[in-house]
Amino acid sequence: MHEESLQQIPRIVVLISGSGSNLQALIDAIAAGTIIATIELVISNTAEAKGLARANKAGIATQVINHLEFSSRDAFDRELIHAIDDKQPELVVLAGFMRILTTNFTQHYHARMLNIHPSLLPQFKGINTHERAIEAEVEQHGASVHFVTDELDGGPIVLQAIVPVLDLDSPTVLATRVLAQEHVIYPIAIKWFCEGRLTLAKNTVLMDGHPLPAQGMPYLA
Ligand code: NHR
Ligand code: GAR
Repeated sequence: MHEESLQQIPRIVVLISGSGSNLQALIDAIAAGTIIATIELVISNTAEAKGLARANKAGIATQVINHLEFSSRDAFDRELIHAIDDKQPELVVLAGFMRILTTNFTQHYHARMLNIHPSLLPQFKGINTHERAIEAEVEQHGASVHFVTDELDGGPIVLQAIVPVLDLDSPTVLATRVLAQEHVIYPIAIKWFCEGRLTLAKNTVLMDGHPLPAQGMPYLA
């Protein structure tokens, strides 16, 4: 028998804070058979997240861990780790998760946690990226999938989608154009990870064992 056929189906835990459209793209890719994996748990830091209903509808377990109920970031993150590790996931996926994570947390999931950030990193780290891209009058904007490290939005880049900024763009209109591309590239990167093709060695992303360029795999929308 091939070694691969003995391998476990990768388990994923997804962290959300909001609408969960990237979670939905992952649910859909798994349902379609494009990605072979199971989502063991969806965790939100707020009960208001619309993404919780998406998980429920797909029959996926959900848990709310409200950061407001913890006295420190460290206490919140320790509770997150407890809930995540209970599922023994191969991969942790941040999908619109809005809480900055402690060093303790990022080290614990080193090389097995991905994020999608709505900018062409290293430009526009942090929040309100679409507003800042328009304000800066850049011609190109987009989204980046990266491994999560302690450096906020500074972890090694896996894949980027480039979208044009148009003359009459508002942050909302631009965000919608970027989000559509997020739904394309995030499942691709997650698929690579689940197939064992995507790894992190030191601070370099390897694809099939070969280093990727600093901006990851370019993807032109
Ligand atoms: N944590 C670490 N250590 N490293 C990263 O790369 C992380 C991270 C946590 C989240 C997602 C990130 C994004 O894609 C992410 C990457 C939240 C903030 C933020 O400022 C910034 C970046 C990201 C997520 N959060 C505020 C906080 O005090 C709260 C903001 C709010 O609630 O609106 O945690 O953009
Ligand atoms: C996405 O654009 C994602 O890149 C961004 O929030 C949106 C979440 O949408 N993430 C961050 O800003 C993380 N700080 P979703 O909840 O519909 O997937």
